[in-house]
Amino acid sequence: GTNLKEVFREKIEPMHKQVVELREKYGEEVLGTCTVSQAYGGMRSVKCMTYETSLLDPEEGIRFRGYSIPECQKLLPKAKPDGAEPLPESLFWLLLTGDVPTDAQVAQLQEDMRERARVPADVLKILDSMPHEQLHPMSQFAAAINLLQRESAMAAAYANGANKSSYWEHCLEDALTLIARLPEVAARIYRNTFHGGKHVPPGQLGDAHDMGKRLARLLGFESPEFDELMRLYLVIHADHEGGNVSAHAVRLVGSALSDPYMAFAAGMNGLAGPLHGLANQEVLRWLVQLRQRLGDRPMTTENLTELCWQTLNEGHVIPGFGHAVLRKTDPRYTAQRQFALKHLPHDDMFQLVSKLYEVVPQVLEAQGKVKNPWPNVDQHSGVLLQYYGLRESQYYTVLFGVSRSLGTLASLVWDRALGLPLERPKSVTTEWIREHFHKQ
Ligand code: FCX
Repeated sequence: GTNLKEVFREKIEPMHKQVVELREKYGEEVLGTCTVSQAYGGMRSVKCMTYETSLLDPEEGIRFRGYSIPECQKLLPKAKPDGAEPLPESLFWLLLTGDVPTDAQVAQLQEDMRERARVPADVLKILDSMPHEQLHPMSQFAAAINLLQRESAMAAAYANGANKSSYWEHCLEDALTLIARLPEVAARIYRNTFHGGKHVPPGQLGDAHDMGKRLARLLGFESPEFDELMRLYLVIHADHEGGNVSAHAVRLVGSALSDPYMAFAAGMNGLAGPLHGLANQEVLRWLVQLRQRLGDRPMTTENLTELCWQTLNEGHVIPGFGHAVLRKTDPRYTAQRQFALKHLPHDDMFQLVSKLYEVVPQVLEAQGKVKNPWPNVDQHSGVLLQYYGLRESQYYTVLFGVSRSLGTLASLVWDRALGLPLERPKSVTTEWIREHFHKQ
């Protein structure tokens, strides 16, 4: 079939059965342990949750439902007639169902999303009246998601006493509506904050637009290359397994049966942290500062090494490098590098990013603290955006957020389909640790 909801419905029972069987067979096996250091250390590497839509290998990077980014670029449907990057809707289909969709399936999903896409006029009005100068675009974005919440099918169904077995249907309904509306929300914030509130009327877009192109055009960009960049961007930032701050926040808040709007807004507040999604904004700021500090001097290894040390000695991290789980170059970085090599090989800022790829890992190795000296997704994204004229780096994390809806909401639908319970891990005090281990 080509109806996502019906295709998904068929997936639930076999998956549920599998989980029941696995729990019967291995329910008492130890999945992971947690040392005192791990409890103090951000629970790094503690295996204590399941998450179906993607899995991160420390060496190889992310796989969406088992497919690497290059495999997704090859297998997922593209824009007609000559798109080279996967359609974001096709990734959502893959994440939710586990199947690579057909062109017909993606076409129907796009049609469904187009019908849901218009943001209610009064919500736009509130967005327009926000203090754009003072309110960070991510604060506007999270607020907008909470404003859309009043239409939550999940919240309404719960209030009307819906049966638990139907929660997933309402969550999927909310996920589709929210994802469909995020491009207009995100663009509204961009045009309000940086273009004096001059908007591109969505009515003028025609109806042949996929999520990437729709976002590009609403932001005010016209080039087909930028459409492709948006498709790539929305695909690669979508999901990064379950323990990262944004995905875990969505899961955690959703586990209280807060509806998908509430849960996703929580995730976006987490994405807005500089160690997580805000790193893309920090990277561009840092690159611009680096260029200023370099002045007339040439972009040599020696000069850049000196400036990287300056950043470290000022007590800052080098944004866009390192990762809590990854131990090699992030394939999301590589995908963007390939895009740059294809479309903007001679851009100055790309040249700088390329050169830093040689320099920074050596500096971080020499400093001897980081577990991973290699670049992550955020190191590259800003340079591509600024090349096409999207230079307002405070806005970049909003784009990351639009993309993250695809993975975290697909996963949230599964949480409800599998009936996962309220999350409630146990904490202890330092006093408890001292007493407990002293007695042993
Ligand atoms: N520059 C300088 N120091 C760094 C560093 C970097 N890029 N990355 C890690 N370190 C430091 C840590 O700050 C820590 O120092 P401390 O012992 O004095 O506290 C030490 O190295 C060990 O950290 P490590 O175990 O390697 O890394 P964590 O798992 O604690 O943290 C992040 C991972 C991503 C938070 C860290 O590498 C970082 O701050 N990077 C820069 C910010 C960034 O790019 N974030 C985006 C990550 C990601 F892609 C995303 O979520 O979007």
